[in-house]
Amino acid sequence: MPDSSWFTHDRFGLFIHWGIYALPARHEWVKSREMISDEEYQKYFDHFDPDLYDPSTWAQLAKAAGMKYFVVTTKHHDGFCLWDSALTDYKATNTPAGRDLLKPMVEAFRSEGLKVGFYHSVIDWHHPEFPVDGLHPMRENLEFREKARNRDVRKYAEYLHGQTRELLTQFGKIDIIWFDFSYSQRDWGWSRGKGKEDWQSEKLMAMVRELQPHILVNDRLEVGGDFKTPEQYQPAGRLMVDGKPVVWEACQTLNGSWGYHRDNLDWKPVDMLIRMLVDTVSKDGNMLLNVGPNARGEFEPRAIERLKGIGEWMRLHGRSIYGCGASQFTPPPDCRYTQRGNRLYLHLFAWPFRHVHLPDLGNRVEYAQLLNDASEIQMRVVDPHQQAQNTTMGGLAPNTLTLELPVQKP
Ligand code: FUL
Repeated sequence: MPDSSWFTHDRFGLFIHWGIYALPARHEWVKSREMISDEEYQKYFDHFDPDLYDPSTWAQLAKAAGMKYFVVTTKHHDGFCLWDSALTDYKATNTPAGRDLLKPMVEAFRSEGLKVGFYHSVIDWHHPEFPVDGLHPMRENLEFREKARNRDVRKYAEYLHGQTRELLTQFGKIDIIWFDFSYSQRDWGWSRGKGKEDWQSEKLMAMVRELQPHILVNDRLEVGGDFKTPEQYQPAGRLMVDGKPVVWEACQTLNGSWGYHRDNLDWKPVDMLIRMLVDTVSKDGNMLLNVGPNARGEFEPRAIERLKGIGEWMRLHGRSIYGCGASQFTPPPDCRYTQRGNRLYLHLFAWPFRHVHLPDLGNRVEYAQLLNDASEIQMRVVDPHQQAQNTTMGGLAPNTLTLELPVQKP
């Protein structure tokens, strides 16, 4: 098993979904959702010209947000490749962009000190040997389906393995590979795929392990992996498999779409995103937060504003995130604990005007302070005898620690 200690320490990463679907700007699944043929979709390839692309700006924004690694879509389900793959013509090099867009991104993030992750889609709606299943853009075109009957998925698997080999041999040390997705239930229509048999997941996994033994692999090949990937939801607690806690990473969008989505107004506010991060770490997980850059190669203002807001919070409170995980103690309602060694961080999701009572912590806490300004928080433990006689203290369990918070939320 590769060492995942850097990953569970770092806790916070940037997901980037970037491809020619940024041009239609209405979700990265647009080709399948709107059942667009290759011929119609070609206009996005022909007009992909990210003239403002400057990955060092992206890397700086991620770093300032407190993110420690990034994962980018080398190829999404539409099959378009960001790098100069020798195995296809369907790549950035042949668009008006005219160059490999992945290499400079990897270099820019590395030079800001972030670790590098590659998302790679197992699904490929462009490849001539990829099965036309119930999610394929051409699923309702009977003529197309008829012609596609003799597709040889083994040839597609060869392509998938070959491209993975390129990604893991041409870009130096890669820290994460994030496959998406092989589940056989991906096809709930009329032609259920065979999932891992089709992609030869075991062989693929063995090759990945051989090429980059330290790399962390996600769980979407159906053959295990190093971490679980709950998508767009916060698990109820620590994720367990067979009664044992496992490494996990929640991937989350800013607005419900992974690819750039111009008209989506469903943006999560900064405070919600911070709560999601805290909630994740309090359950021993990582959060991979997504930005979908636009087709000129920029993060849009709504995304930048959110990254900056998170960054301001992280500057002051990052200590309660990095190296932290779940606590053995149970927090009061509307609160979360994150813990690193004997440091316990209390996160208040609502301001309690002005006492907060912490069960089980009486006499266990040496000193308490706010993180943002290091000011002392006064505290007291109520004597259970006194408590019994004093009705104003009623309802507190023995061994409760009471903190005196500032009147106003800092
Ligand atoms: C899903 C994909 O289908 C989405 O488009 C996105 O990439 C998400 C992270 O994984 O399964």
